[in-house]
Amino acid sequence: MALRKIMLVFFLALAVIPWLGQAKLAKAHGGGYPQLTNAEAGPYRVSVWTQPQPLTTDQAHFSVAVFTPLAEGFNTGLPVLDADVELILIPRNNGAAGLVLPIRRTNSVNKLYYETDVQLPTTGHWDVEINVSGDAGTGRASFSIDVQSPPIKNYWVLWGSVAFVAMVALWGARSFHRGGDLRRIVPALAIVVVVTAIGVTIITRATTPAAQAATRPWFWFMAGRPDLVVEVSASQWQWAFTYPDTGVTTTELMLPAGRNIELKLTSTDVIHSFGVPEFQLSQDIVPGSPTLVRVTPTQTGSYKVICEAFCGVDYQDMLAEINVVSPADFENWLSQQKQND
Ligand SMILES: [Cu+2]
Repeated sequence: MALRKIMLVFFLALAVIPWLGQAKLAKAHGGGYPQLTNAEAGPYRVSVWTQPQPLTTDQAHFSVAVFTPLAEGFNTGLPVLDADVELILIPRNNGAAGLVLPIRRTNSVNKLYYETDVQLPTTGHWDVEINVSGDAGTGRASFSIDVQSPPIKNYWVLWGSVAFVAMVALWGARSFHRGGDLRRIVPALAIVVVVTAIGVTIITRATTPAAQAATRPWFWFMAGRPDLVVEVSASQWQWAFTYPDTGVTTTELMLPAGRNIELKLTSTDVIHSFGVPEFQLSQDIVPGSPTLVRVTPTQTGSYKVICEAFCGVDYQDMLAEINVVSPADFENWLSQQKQND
């Protein structure tokens, strides 16, 4: 009987986990599928990204970047951060109502974007207009989107969990009618649900340094103890790499081949994204929220770090060299760097 109660509590806890995971996934920000890149909008230039791809009736996120036309001495325009931006959505199929939404920069995680989430009521083609007005005047850019029904896989975990909880509740109610002791079941259930919810919340939303430190042993438990830790610091518009064991800081990332390497990614200002196409690695870096990633480079050679987030005017120049060398060469290089300091 005790075993059945424990099983009940365990499965109920399992049902809570995907639900919390779902809540985390819903929080989109910046970037996504490019709809417009440097498109003319009167006196402005706009770039627009949407997320996810394809857009669905339950999830549509719009990110708009507004620039001035090409600025002297820069490869792009300068960000326009004080404009009024309006999103107008017109469905092509008959009968459905259009939407007009102001987009604010304060909605944005990265403060350079104007962003909003939209609930689109119908599937099909929609025409999208972006109206920008500000000190330089008003401008308009447009494109079209194809909206689909949400894929069923987004829901099965959720509905599966709901069905499971319902089943467990029915089973619990039946065993209570047969004389199960509710005074023992309910506190046990409550404790497990609360502990699970707290644990999952910490693991999935570790955003403060203290929470990051608390989840680090868990991360190491899952990924193994690293052979080498490198601190990667992103700032507008450069990368810095620190080897904490020696205090060496460089502008190129030197890595030993075949080693389990932990990269601790931090940002000093806005959101950046650590991208190494050859490593199939792309990780957003949110200020104040260090993020750990693991790499084990297997091939020696030269690669490039790029910033995959629009993090300001020079984001495309935010590059760094990666050199993967043999462990012996790496040790030599590191001691050389230490002597140079
Ligand atoms: Cu960046």
